[in-house]
Formats: sequence, structure tokens, C-alpha cells
Amino acid sequence: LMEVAERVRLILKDPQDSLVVLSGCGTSGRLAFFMASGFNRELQRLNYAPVCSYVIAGGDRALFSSQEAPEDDPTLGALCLKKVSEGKKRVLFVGVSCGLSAPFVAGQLDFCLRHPDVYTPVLVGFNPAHQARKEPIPGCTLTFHSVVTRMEELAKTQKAFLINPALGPEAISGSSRMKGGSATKILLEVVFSASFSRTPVTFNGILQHMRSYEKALDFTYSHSEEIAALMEAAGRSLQCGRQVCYLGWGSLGLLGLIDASECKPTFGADHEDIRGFVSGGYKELGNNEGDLTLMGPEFSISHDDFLDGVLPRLTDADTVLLLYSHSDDVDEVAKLARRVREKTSNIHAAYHQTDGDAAAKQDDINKLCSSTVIFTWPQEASKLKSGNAHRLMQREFSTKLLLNAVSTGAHIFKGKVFKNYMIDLQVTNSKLYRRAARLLQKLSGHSESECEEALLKAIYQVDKLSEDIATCSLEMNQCLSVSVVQVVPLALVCLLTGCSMKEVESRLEQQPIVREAMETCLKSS
Ligand code: F1P
Repeated sequence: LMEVAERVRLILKDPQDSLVVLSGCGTSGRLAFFMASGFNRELQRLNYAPVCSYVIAGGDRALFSSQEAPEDDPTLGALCLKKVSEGKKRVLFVGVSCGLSAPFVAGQLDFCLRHPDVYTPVLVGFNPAHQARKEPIPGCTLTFHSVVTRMEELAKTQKAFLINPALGPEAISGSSRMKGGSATKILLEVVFSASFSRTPVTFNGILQHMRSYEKALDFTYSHSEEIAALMEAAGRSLQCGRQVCYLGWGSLGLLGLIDASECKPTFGADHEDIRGFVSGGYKELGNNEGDLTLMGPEFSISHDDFLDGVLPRLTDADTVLLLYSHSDDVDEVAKLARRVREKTSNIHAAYHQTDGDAAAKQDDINKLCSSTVIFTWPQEASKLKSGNAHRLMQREFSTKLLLNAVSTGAHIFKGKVFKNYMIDLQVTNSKLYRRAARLLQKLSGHSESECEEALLKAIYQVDKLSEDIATCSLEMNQCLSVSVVQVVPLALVCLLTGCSMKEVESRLEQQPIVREAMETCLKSS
């Protein structure tokens, strides 16, 4: 971490010809955007040039919607990196792939390794190097593992860097948006904060900053009862087919958008189930491609969009969660809270303040909310490191933990998790396809080929696979799976009962809680 921080400093000294690129797929790409924007804001505040850029697989539409397919394309990854860094003489590339698995990132790292005169690659992930993905990538000779092996060799002479602490399994198997995402945020913020500070980068400085996140984690979970209440409220809304809306301000609002967008691939959710809105919409974000509103309803992200499109049909069965800090425009929060309260009493807030902040306005908002999680951070925490920036990062981290708990918990209530498996995941790229096939094997005890066959039958909604389907490319299968709901449950019930696709569909219709349908099926098989 110290070495990488020094490399960032070199970039800061020569902003004209140098660049930092943060990149990843899905959650990792969203966090790359989130942090690149935050770091640039902080750099400008400190009178440095904003030297950070981001690349997300699938472009900006992937910031708020589920776009997993581009993750499989290493050439696209390399091209996007080349484009964003055109003309630069020195580039520090930070590729994030929590599982050390995304071909898009492997392609980018390979590109860096082939152009060492300009690019220094840094890989962030949370598996030991030997567990990097070994599966061949179609149409190319690389595997993620082969790239990691080359990086390990260069890491000995600090021409490449691997930051890959093992975090242990996720609470929901494979859901790296949670611990993996949080650890990505911690590691990169620790590195970049150290490099922005005018004092030397020291081991103790890094350690102290890491420990402050540990404290923030304990502080956040000391509110676990209130968080659980939020989780229950959100769960009740999802259980009855209604909606959860996060209405946020500043970067906390953006975290709401990110958390909401992850529910689609993880739980097979509809984009309406959990939605995020941020004050100021695209103006607040400053993303590469600007306003995406015209791309479709998923891309309506401002509070005005919420007022126009969602508020009129809200009822008490929907849950609204306000996400804000004392430093936000609290009058505006109160105004919006009042409008929401006219439609639903199921309004809640998660609010951050520092011990001693005046609370008058806050009291008005509390009265409108049926529950409020108030995080009153101790004064001394905000004195650590670079004051405001540090305080904001801690609050963001805390908000991320809260939102991950609320959305995951709500989907558990809805029955989208069986044991600790995401039983209704979307099968929209090769990693998710393999994950689904492995899950079917584990739960049904059938062979790999039988499980893949069942998965394909579910994707194509047929009882017999034609020659064409059986030999179709993986990409084509993933493409098709977008339009089918409950692919994995369909395949599992089909494997366990031997029923036709039509019968399986009607069984699942009768038992819409997927976990219960799985339990019934497994008991009688
Ligand atoms: C990237 C990612 C995840 C997402 C889903 C598909 O994973 O997009 O963020 O939740 O699992 O993969 P990784 O490359 O960071 O391991």
C-alpha cells in the first residue's frame, strides 16, 4: 500500500502527462467511479489537478443498471483503457476484481504488462493468487491466473503490484459487493489519502487509517437493532411486491444508487424493487457520459424523477429511506420528507452527524419518520487525518454497510436466499453461468453435464435441447437468459422432479417464495 501511494504521488507531480485509472466490472466498476470522483474532488480542494479517471465494463449505463456481459471481454477492457489514457506518458492502472476473475480486467492488466514503459498495473482482489480464475477466456490465450502469475513475477521488482488480502467467504456466497466492495473502498482510500497528504507516507499512518475503518465498522454495527428494523421494513415491502426507495444526498445518495443496482444480478430482482435517487441527479455525479435519463426508466435517478414518476403511486406498503448528513441541505431533506409523508408513513432515515451538531431541523425530520438511525460520530474520529474528507469516507463506508444489510436482508425476507446461496441470481455472464451450474450441482447432487443441460433448458424454456442449442456459444446462452426470470429455480426444480418445463413453471407460480419452493422440492426428492 505504501509503495502504491508513492506511485500516486509521482502522478500528482506531473499531472499533464500522467493519469491514474481505476477500473472494474459491476460493483467493482461502480466503486472505481465512486472513488475516482471522490478523489478528484479532494485533489481539487487541495489545489492539485484531478488526475483520476475510471473505466467500467459496459460504460456508464453499467453504473446504475445490471450489465454483466461486457465483463467477459478482455479486448474491450484493453481498448477502454487505451482510449482513456491516450497520449499519457505515465499511467498507474488500478484494476479491481474481487474474485480475481473478470476477463475485462485481465485484458487491461495484460495491456499494461505489454506496455511497461507507460503503464504500472495494480491489481486489487480478495483471493490468494493461486485461486485466480483459471478458466480459459474464449478467443484469447489469457486466463486471469496467467496474468496474475506474470504480475507476481514483476511485483518482485515493483513493476506491478498485487493487493489481495483474503477476506474469507461472503455472508451470501459470491456476493462480493459486500465485504469485497467495502474492502476495495478501504484499501484505495487508505492509499490515496496517504498520497494526497503533504506528510511522508508511513506505515503507521496507513495502519492508523485502516484502524479508523475498523472503529467505523464497530460503530455502525452498534446500531444493529435499528438497522434490523429498517431491514424488516424493506423486507415487508418486497414480500408484498412493493418498492423500496433510497432518497439520498451527495455521495451517500450515490451509494444508494449503487446498492440498488446490484440487486438485479444478485437476487434476480426487478429494477423497480429497490431504487436509488440522488439529489441533483446527473449534475451531482459528473460521470463520463453525462445525463443518461433518455436511456430508459432505470436511468431516472434524480429526486425530481422520484417526485414525478414514483411518489404519485407510493402507499404505506412501500418503504422510503432518506440518506443524509448534517452537512447536507437539511431544509431540503425536510421538504422532501414532508411530501413523502403525505403518501406513506413508511418513511425512515439514516442520518450522520458529529457529536455536538445542532439538532433542531433534524428533530422535524425525525417526527416525520417512523424510524431513524442516527449515527452520532465522536468528535475525535473527525480530527484524524485530513478532517472533512476522512469524515466523509467513514460515513460513506458506514452507509454502504447499512445499505448492503438492508437490501440483502430484505431479499432474504423475500426468500431469494437459500442457506447462504443466491438462489435466484441472473445468469448474464460466464462467471455467473458457472456459478449457477455449480450451485445446481451442489443442491441437486446431479452431475455437471446434467446441471448445465437443465440450465440451458430453463434458459430456452424447452424440455429437450436441440443440437443447435447444445452447441450454442456461452455468450448466446447468457444473452437469452436476460429475458427469462427464475432461471436457476426453474433448472433446480426440473432436475429434482424430472417434471416438464411447463409443470415446473406452474409449481413456481404456486409457490412464489423461491426459498420455500426449493425447500419443498428438496424435502420430497
Ligand atoms: C464483478 C461483478 C460483481 C457482481 C457480479 C458479477 O466481480 O460484476 O460486482 O456483483 O458478481 O461480477 P469481480 O470482478 O469484482 O470479482
